[in-house]
Amino acid sequence: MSENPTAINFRLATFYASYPELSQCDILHYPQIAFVGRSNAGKSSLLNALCDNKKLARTSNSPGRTQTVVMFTLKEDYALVDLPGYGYAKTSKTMRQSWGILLENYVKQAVEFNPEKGLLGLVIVVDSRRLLQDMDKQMIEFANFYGINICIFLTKIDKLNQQQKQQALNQTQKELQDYQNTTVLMGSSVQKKQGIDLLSQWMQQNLQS
Ligand SMILES: Nc1nc2c(ncn2[C@@H]2O[C@H](COP(=O)(O)OP(=O)(O)OP(=O)(O)O)[C@@H](O)[C@H]2O)c(=O)[nH]1
Ligand SMILES: [Mg+2]
Repeated sequence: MSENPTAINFRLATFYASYPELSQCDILHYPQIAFVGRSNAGKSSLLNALCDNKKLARTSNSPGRTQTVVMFTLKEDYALVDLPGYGYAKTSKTMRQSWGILLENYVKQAVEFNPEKGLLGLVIVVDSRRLLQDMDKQMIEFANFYGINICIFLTKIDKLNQQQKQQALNQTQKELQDYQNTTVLMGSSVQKKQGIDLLSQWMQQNLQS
């Protein structure tokens, strides 16, 4: 069977640049989707799994690995964005605040630069053993305010048994009822490559909307 000719090939993603601040970023107008979430939730690993390239985004066992806005491009058509994680307790208060401001500014500026076709979705990456934290909920509210489509992605489900997995999905779905706007929920394990097809579909739909 031939592949869909308009399908986005995420394997083509390449590193573009890393920005400690946004003023230098020249591709904020690109159609893009950004990965956000708690530090160590698995954002960079998920991006790598999506693009089938372990060397694309830097990952680490210890939280606080991604500290800048890291942009990857798919030819000159789209950008994928790896953002610093929030809630990393060991970072200094000043660092935490500056990452928070960077995140907020990223969302605001990407929306302003290209309101119709710029930031087309946020993947909020959530560790399935911790579930939605206050900062995730704040992020959802923030994205709701700007009308940005959200995909909640539960990671590390390989660490849960069948019953725990079901509980994690049910509880997250229940909590999401409080929020309006499109929210999608999926479970993933980058180890087992689970849920990656669903993520790819969601990304395609939003980037090509
Ligand atoms: N078992 C398991 N481990 C995972 C999974 N996804 C990520 N990890 C591990 O979790 C750790 C953190 O992954 P990262 O992808 O660096 O997390 P991050 O959210 O980008 O972290 P920061 O950049 O620090 O905010 C690494 O040791 C990964 O190997 C998964 O699905 N299953
Ligand atoms: Mg990271």
